[in-house]
Amino acid sequence: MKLAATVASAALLSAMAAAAGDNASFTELDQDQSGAIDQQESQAHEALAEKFEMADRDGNGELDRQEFTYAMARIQMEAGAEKRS
Ligand SMILES: [Ca+2]
Ligand SMILES: [Ca+2]
Repeated sequence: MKLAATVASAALLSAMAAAAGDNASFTELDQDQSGAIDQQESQAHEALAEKFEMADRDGNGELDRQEFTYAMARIQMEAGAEKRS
């Protein structure tokens, strides 16, 4: 039963990611492997590039993993909200 629940939630997560049209990962976008996504690297992901300044919460000009995760959650939430309206 536990295994079935794990598989179901993994499927749900990938369905959500697919619904948002977003399979980009932090490591894919961090082209120079610096451990952060700068504004130029963010251009590879249109929705992220649009939100770059909002996403860069500490204002250091790049997105660390935490900022990236937060930004992607925001993007997916907004994508879901648009579909419902
Ligand atoms: Ca980088
Ligand atoms: Ca930052």
